[in-house]
Amino acid sequence: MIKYLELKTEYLKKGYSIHRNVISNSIVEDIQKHIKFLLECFPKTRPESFHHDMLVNDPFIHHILDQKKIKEISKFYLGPNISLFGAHYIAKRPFDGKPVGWHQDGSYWPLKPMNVISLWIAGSHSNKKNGCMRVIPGSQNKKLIPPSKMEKLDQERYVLDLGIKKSDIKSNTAQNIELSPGDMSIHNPNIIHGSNPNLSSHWRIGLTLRIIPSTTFVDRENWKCIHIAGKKDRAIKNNYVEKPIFNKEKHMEFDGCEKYS
Ligand SMILES: O=C(O)CCC(=O)C(=O)O
Repeated sequence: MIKYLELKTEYLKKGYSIHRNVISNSIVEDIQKHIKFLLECFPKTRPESFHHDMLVNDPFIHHILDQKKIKEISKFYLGPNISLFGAHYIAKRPFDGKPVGWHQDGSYWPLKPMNVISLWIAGSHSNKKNGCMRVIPGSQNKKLIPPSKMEKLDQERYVLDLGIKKSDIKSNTAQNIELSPGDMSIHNPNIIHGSNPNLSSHWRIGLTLRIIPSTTFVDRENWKCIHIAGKKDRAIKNNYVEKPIFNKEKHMEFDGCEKYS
């Protein structure tokens, strides 16, 4: 817990923190297997774009959220009552993975209030060569730049269709978030971040999990959340999915899938 306190203090100061060895090697291997599985299920979707709707009812994602350290760390940052409001794999193929333009997550999110943390779990090495996430430390103290003030990006070339204009940021202060498989970074919804393309011969796999306390309302019709721990707040009308039932015709088999029968 002392380690968590140090890292949370760093998060409050810089807008991000890095937690090492959060998930086991076997879950890392299953994340890599999951990307292959999703590519087979959705051959027309690029692996940077396995979005929430494809993941929210997947037992493997529920299994990751049930990992002791993921729950412990999320509760340490947000308190005992927590849910997931967004899941997204941003996996970049060797030599082909797309960049993510500079942005602040909160500019896009319908959250009231904007009380949320992003967990970024490394399913592979993630480093300067293969297009790791980059952040501008301290920029979490800036106001959110609305999408109308951002520039349009070509979605054939970039993961997101908008990016903060170069003139609005000091990109020379950016830090590379270099992670080993199983490590996790946490970032603030206001921090300016993005990533370069993957020009290396290795995959770069990241799973983002957006965690909210149960007092944060997701103001988007029929949006589905996953309850993780503690109590739901009756006054906050978020929708929660049921615990999924593992079906080998539909889901990837993983170590622990029997808990979803
Ligand atoms: O994975 C990346 O390259 C960017 C991640 C990102 O934009 C996010 O997690 O909000």
